[in-house]
Amino acid sequence: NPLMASEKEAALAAAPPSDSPTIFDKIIKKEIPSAVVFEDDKVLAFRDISPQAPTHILIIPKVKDGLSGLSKAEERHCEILGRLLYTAKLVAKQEGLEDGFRIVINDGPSGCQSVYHLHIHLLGGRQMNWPPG
Ligand code: D5M
Repeated sequence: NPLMASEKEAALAAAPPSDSPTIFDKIIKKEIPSAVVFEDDKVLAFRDISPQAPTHILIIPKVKDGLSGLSKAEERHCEILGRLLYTAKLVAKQEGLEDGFRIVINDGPSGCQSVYHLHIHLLGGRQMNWPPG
């Protein structure tokens, strides 16, 4: 929503129903452009539009199946959850992140989630800090 002043304001708004479409559906259907770095029949990985590190990639399931966020995961999602995590490893290698990387899943308003279609953030190319913000 362009009326939202920031990612954080968007994240603090109430979570939408788990089957609501998001901008990631348009990215999957190639209705809006994205910088795809990996794709197969089940997952898509593309560069985050607002990178927080030299490498910042989002890894998403092509079929949402109710997975608006990790907190909505059910037993039936175990296979795709594993596939997403394994894809993060493949993309980290493809991006040359030999020294390490970080993966993040934001969930819900307190987790600062802004797009309600499950996604893994893959961040790398700089020294990460702990604790995260
Ligand atoms: O992360 C949602 C992320 O999605 C956030 O880092 C920006 C990114 N984003 C939003 N729109 C786009 C488009 N069109 N292309 C690429 N990346 C995008 P969250 O964990 O929900 O805060």
